[in-house]
Amino acid sequence: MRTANPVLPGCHPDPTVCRVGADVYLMTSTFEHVPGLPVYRSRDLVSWELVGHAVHGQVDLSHAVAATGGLYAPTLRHHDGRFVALCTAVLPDDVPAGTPRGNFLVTATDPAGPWSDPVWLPEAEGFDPSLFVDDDGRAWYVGCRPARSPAWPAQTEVWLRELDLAAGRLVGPEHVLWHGALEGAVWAEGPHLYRVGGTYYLLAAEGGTEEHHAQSVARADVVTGPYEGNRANPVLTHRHLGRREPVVGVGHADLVEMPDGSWWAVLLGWRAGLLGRETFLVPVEWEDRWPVLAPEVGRVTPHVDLPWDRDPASAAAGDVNPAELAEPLAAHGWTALRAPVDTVARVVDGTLELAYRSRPLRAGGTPAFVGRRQQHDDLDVRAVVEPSPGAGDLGGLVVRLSDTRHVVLGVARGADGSRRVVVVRTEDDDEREVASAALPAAGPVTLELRIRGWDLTCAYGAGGEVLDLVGLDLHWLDPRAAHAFTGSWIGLYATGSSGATLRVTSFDLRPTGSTQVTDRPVDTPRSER
Ligand code: 6LW
Repeated sequence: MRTANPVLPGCHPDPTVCRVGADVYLMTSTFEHVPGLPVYRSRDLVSWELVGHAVHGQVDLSHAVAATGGLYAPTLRHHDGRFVALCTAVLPDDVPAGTPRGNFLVTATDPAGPWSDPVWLPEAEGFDPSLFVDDDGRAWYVGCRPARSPAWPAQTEVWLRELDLAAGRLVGPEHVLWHGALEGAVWAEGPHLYRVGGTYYLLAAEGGTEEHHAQSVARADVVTGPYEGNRANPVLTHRHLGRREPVVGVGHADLVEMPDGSWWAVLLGWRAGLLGRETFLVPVEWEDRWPVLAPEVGRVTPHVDLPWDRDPASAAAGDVNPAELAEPLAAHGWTALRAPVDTVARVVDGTLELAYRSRPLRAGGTPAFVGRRQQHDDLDVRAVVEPSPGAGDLGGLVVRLSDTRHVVLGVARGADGSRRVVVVRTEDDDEREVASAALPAAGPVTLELRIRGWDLTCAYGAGGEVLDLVGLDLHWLDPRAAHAFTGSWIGLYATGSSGATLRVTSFDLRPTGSTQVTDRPVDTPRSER
């Protein structure tokens, strides 16, 4: 079977996989979006079905003020009949004292949930936590943190300590395993440990998650080290291919062995466009007791050939019915910001109800916003809304990258009761109305976003035909230019203080064609952060 890469399009960074019998489970980072840490299931590594989320509200993200904060790079493993997900809750420095933060784990016997309350690991400093359970049953926590005695700026260290899973705490001495393969390597991170044929393998990324990203591997005879780097390091990178390369920043890999004995790596990469970091797949073979990622080609390819047929039982990636306005919203791919989606919106008889909140999107926190990842460069989004009667309210569709970068196509009501359709563009401190048209004082309004790569057309209709309102260039929503860890979300948004409710009677999101998005901004990579 041949499949397109990425296998999980749209914002799906830091993928982690584990296999239980025939089923492979994959989880990715979600930052400020809740529910967080989606669990996808597949039998063929191609068709990924959303089965649940590990974080639904039991981790308080209300303080994760910054967009791109929140839930970072998880690891998903299965041990002793339980799924264990480890993650870092990245909160700003000024959260109230005592707010749980940092590294935690949650567990579930069924990946669809329920997932446990978090077990916080206060002694686990740093980020990108991973779990390795050895054949003798001993569990090891591996993570990374700024180097204690850095030999160069942005040097991190991968460290290991035994994890008492029953007690939920780290025990025994710690061991520093790795600083990256290259002299001067920044951000050795995303570590995962494996035992294959009696040897311990450490996979870790380095170079930062943007265009200098790279994947390296080291091995040891004893889990605590010393780890010897592969002379072939980095074993996978596109850092040397330049900006015209269609997929940049590849790294942050995790390995899975399939029932037929074949090995695969999932990893993140960036394509040009709005979607952010996505999950790609490469084959892995073993030579001289080292893993070779993407043998022969040495790169992430636009297609991958797999030695089996598609599993008919699983849903296709990106095929989740995007038009679904149904409960539970989370199970249909909808998320809210920093709070459970069912505290923000609900669906009654096929109509989504979103109570206007005075908090605007740009203020962070939890505005009246529900959305879903943008998974296609080209798509048409059409919603029929019955807007609020309240003066000063604005509600409708939004394309959101972050708190401070988004564009709203909505219905606004003035103090005199008149209605207008407006387009409001927000780029950092610059928020302005870029188009508007008068609407009849009552009745449903159709709102339409047509996205073609970097181009957006906003259109509307009020009873009659749908009319184009304005076209916009979306380069300012480029996740890489904005140094966002997330990608674009398409959502519904309602702001205002009337206390009314935006009713969305239909929402239809349809991928169309395929624009080849190629141009990229020329900017300073985040790895210089
Ligand atoms: C993740 C880390 C990274 O924790 O991005 O730059 C972070 N590298 O591995 C968030 O995805």
